[in-house]
Amino acid sequence: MTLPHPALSAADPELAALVGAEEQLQAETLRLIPSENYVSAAVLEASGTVLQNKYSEGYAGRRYYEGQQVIDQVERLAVARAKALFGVEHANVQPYSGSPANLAVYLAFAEPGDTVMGMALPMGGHLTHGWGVSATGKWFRGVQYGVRQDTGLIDFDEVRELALKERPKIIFCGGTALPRTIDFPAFAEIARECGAVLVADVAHIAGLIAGGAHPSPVPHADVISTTTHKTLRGPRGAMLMSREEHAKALDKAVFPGLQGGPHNQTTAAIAVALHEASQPSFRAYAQSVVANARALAEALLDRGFDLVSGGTDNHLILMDLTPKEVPGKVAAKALDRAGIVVNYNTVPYDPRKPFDPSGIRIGTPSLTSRGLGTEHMAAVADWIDRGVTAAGKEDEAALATIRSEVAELMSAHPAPGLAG
Ligand code: DSN
Repeated sequence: MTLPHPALSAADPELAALVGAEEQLQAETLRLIPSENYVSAAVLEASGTVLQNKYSEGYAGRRYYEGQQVIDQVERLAVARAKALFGVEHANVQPYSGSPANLAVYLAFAEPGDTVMGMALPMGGHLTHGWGVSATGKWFRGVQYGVRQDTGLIDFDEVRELALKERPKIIFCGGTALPRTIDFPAFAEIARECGAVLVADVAHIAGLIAGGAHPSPVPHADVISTTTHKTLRGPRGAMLMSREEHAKALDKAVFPGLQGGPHNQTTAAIAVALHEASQPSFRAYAQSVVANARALAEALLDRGFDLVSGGTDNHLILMDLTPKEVPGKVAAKALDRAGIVVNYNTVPYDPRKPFDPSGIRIGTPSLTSRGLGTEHMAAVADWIDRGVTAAGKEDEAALATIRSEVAELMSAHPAPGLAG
């Protein structure tokens, strides 16, 4: 199902055709990238409005441009909804995305050259948590913790020892490939002991937190950083949240420290997504995301897959394909041909290179948005199993068969935002 785009089709048929093709791809495929989702039609509409046309440097009531009678109300609404949903004293909804949001945290609490601590990228952390190739690892002295090789879990004794030795100004918890519950109280205790600011980067799990399917970092973390487009199911954007004591420092860091005018159309769409996330149906969604991931993990274990940490507590599963003798990238590309969209990913202690790693990362936010439930997870695991086997044998016919089976199931579960 694709949407009508009459003005775009008339003005730029070439681009309109590309948008239509992407809509079709998103409708037909089984999207398992854990950081992706489908926004509602309302979020999609809000992000394509005339709010696009307005410059609003500053904050509501304190702008550098006139004509903010409406925009101020939009931003105040988004801020109020974020505060109510997450139970925080302060929210800034202006960061353009997760990386700028995290960079603003550095600007607020550290000086170039200071020591910062986060989870190493190949262990499941994020580039902006002080990893070497990121500006955050070049401009700050990044020290990195990981997970234990035998359990795939964080060893808090090791984290504490490292933190007390290195005395970082900022400690990040959270990441991009963490299948287990983040122990915010344990991180907060360590941060307190070494005098660091604790930042909970909950980009992946913000929707689960909002829906009560993952513990909240409130009141443990000093700062909460999140994107708005993953499990939270909003537009591509980000938010920073904190207690009132850090409000000024964070606001100043976002603007004028790092950014110019906020993207008002995105702010509006964030407000809509936050409203949706406060509804009982979103609570049910968040619980289903986790139930589906657990069922999928079980079904994959039954089929002999090796899952980092042995399973999942959240929306995400990290698979080490070494025992299947198929590299992650080969598997990911074959699954893509089979209509199953995943990303290849390093696994902890990966002997292979990041661009050709041992694993794939999958998750259930998108398929849950399409109404798939635990009863479908055996079929999903079967397709992954057959797809990985076919990848190893370069069996294109098997991949084509899976693709048509996937398309049939997905056509019975229309994509939110695209259906209608
Ligand atoms: N790109 C995001 C993800 O896929 O997890 C992290 O920034």
